[in-house]
Amino acid sequence: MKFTVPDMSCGHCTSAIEKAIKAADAGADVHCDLGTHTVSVAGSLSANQLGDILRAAGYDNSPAA
Ligand SMILES: [Cu+2]
Repeated sequence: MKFTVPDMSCGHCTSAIEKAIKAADAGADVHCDLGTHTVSVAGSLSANQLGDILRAAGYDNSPAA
């Protein structure tokens, strides 16, 4: 699953995002791309759950194609 996260702009953001997702799904595979402001996640969480987790961490987001 892929999300566009416009406010993700540095290493602090990516580690906060990875930490937040892994707190909910320890086995999740998370890949943050600062260049395209996208987060790719493979794991057991639904797109809705992931969107909520990102928002709770302070990052507005939308599903990316
Ligand atoms: Cu940052």
